[in-house]
Amino acid sequence: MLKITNAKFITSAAAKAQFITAEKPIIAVSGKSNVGKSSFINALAGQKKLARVSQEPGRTRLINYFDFGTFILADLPGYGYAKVSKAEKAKWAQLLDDFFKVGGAKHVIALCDIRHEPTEDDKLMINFLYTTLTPFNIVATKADKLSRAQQDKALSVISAAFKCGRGDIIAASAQTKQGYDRVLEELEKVISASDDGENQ
Ligand SMILES: Nc1nc2c(ncn2[C@@H]2O[C@H](COP(=O)(O)OP(=O)(O)OP(=O)(O)O)[C@@H](O)[C@H]2O)c(=O)[nH]1
Ligand SMILES: [Mg+2]
Repeated sequence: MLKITNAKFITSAAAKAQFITAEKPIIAVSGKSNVGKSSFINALAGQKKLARVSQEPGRTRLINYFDFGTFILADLPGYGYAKVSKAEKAKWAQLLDDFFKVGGAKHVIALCDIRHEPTEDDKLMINFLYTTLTPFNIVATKADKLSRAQQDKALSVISAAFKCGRGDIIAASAQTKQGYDRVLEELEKVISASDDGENQ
């Protein structure tokens, strides 16, 4: 099993010119604002304050890169936050657009909130990943807020919205660490696939 120790913040990017390139695979974490991207990264790192978590949605406005040893995680700014200006929204859209074009992400962990039916933006994100042939996993966050029976029902709703199988969605909690073993397994596959690629 993939072991993560000593994950470190690398840098932030506000625009294309600040994107980083790396030998290691870059794995991006996407999802609507407040879904739990930063918490997911902290839970994965086993650190409380690596990525900034906020009660207030829309806090992460930059792409924040973290070195996880065998891979790099990019914490993407959350989409779908209503209370920002049009100009700011356009800036985020441009940043995300550029990132998916030239940011070099090998894989995306797409987060959605297990308690809610996926939003139009969530569906657009997944469709975008399908159509651009970007490999991804879907992680449903905040699973600790639901009982196992409720989680089961929620996974049916989410899989129907994304037109995927229930087994394709990992129910996870940054608080209880439910689902993180599966996440680590998926990340391990990405890393070993990228190692193979380099050896060819
Ligand atoms: N109960 C519970 N709360 C969570 C979980 N993950 C995140 N949260 C809470 O959800 C809120 C938002 O978490 P963040 O990690 O900051 O979300 P984000 O997606 O990074 O948000 P932005 O950067 O603003 O887009 C915080 O209050 C977290 O404590 C979880 O697994 N369980
Ligand atoms: Mg964040």
